Amino acid sequence: VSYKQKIEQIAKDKQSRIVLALDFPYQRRENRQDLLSKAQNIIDAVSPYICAVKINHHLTLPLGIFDGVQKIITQVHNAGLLAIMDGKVNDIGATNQTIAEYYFEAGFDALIANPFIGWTEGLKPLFETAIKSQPQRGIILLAYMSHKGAIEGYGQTIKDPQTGALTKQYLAFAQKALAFNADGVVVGATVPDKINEIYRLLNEKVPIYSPGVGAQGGTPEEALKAGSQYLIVGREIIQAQNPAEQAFKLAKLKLEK
Ligand code: NUP
Repeated sequence: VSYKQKIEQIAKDKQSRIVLALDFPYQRRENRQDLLSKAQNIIDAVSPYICAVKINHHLTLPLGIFDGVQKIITQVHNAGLLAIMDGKVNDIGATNQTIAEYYFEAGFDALIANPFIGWTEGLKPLFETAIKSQPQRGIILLAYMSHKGAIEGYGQTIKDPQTGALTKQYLAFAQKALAFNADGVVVGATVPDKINEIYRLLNEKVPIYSPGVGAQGGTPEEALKAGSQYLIVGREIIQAQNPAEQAFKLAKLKLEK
């Protein structure tokens, strides 16, 4: 089974399409144990209401992947959830392969990458590493990021190298995600029109993951209505008075659609 199928099944079973972004603000290195405890407590509290946990450099840098982060991944898996590494992999293929091998060895089920690097000697070795891993791992590609400056790169008008036709960079990335059989694309919840354009292009063959809800100004309802299949939510849950209740509320939104 592919990562894409696994997360779909968990989302159905758990009735939640919420991916928790397990991000915490900077803490001094001597407080690393506290950071790990905080992360473990949040997972304990919200695991019934989410389908996956997304980890970013907020935790891999201070905790290390084979020490603290691996403990978190084990906890995530024991709770029946998947673990996504938001590495935004963005280098030459040989380096990407090594990056992926470490993350997959630590137990991550999927890895986020940046399609700006292109296929040959870029994404190809990464996809190959994911597919040949046991169990098979997933690759999720950025298509349009949630921050304002995303327009400068992902929002550019480009000329299709094959047809010569003008198109949008993010539509070209969505097209590539289809062609590469990616396990997902990331499109900001802050740009629901673009979610919808990409949704129509992907036709549910590649699911859309949307970060940017709450703290970044996106609304979960709009993102879901536009076609997001998974909401990536960090601060809106983690900094809530009651993280479990907040995660539950967000999970319920999709069911009411
Ligand atoms: O376009 C993107 N926007 C974004 O916020 C792509 C991402 N991977 N993210 C990440 O999602 C971001 O780095 C953070 O880890 C999470 C959103 O967190 P929050 O705004 O819900 O707290």
